[in-house]
Amino acid sequence: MLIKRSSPHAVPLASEITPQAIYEERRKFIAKMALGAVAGSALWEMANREAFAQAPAGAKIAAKRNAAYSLAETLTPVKDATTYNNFYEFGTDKSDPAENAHTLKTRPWTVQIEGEVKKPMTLDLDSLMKLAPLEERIYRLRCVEGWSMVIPWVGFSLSNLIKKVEPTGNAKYVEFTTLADKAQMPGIRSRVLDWPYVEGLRMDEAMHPLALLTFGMYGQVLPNQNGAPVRMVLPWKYGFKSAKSIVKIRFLKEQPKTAWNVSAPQEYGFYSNVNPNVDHPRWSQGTERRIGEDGFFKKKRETLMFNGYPEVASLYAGMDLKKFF
Ligand SMILES: Nc1nc2c(c(=O)[nH]1)N[C@H]1C(S)=C(S)[C@@H](COP(=O)(O)O)O[C@H]1N2
Ligand SMILES: [Mo]
Repeated sequence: MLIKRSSPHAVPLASEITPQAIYEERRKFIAKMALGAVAGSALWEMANREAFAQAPAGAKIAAKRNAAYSLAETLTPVKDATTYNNFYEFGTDKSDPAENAHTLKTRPWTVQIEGEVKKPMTLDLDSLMKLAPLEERIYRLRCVEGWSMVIPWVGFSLSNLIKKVEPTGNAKYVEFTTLADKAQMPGIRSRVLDWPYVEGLRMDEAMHPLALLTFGMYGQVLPNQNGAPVRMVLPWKYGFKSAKSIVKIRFLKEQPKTAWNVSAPQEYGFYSNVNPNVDHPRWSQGTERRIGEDGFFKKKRETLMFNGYPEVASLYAGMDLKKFF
């Protein structure tokens, strides 16, 4: 029997909500400069050199920057991006994944692709990574809890994989299932979510070029706590849609049941597009705190519609986004 419980997503601290305008001069300068720059320009590279240099001690992964899909914002320091994580399979504290995810075995790894496709297949990691050229894309990821990061991800559009397996006319949705192994993941013992962690997209969302099948970040393979060896990154949706450590991708006629929606349907809808006009029942979604920026007293940033990716708006034309939140 499913026991009703309130959603475990953290309520922002009162101190995080303090609208105190204490700007730190250096950050202001960097932000201003980044606005006028192009990701990849000499100035931008200089400002972000430190972040790239501090990449985690993983294997390097070669990828060409896709400037058309890259924000020109200051990168989140690697230390923050790899120590402040949500990955409940390794615990619910932000520091748990970095502490516990070393037990995750990321090779050998296979991803099973099945359901409404003409060519179901099981791919090992190397074959999967060879489906298309790897690109580096600088995306903002906005957590439903009211914080965001800007990260140089490495991967390719999920559409490359979808075309390869040839969906049938019945394929209307894509479901992502992630690893749920008690032996490797201490958080699975807790009933905080119904395991395995499952997420899903409508077919046209999954085909959107922004939807990134991701293998690395900061020029390295993904650290375990960030969803190694393969995850999704969906920059226009709340972070929880970006499933980590994927083992199965299934094409379906019907909308899949997703972990957060099952856990608290009134709080987490199927679409979960970033939308500053639709508040979470327990907090506003109008602003966000950029992780790695100094302190809780810094003025929060405005959250942008679709997280600042207006090119996805046409996917939702005619839909009531308050109803389909
Ligand atoms: N399997 C799995 N994937 C997951 C989660 C999780 O708990 N388990 N958390 C999600 C949430 S809430 C967020 S905000 C992002 C965080 O990704 P990051 O740690 O790389 O920033 O991962 C998402 N993917
Ligand atoms: Mo999140």
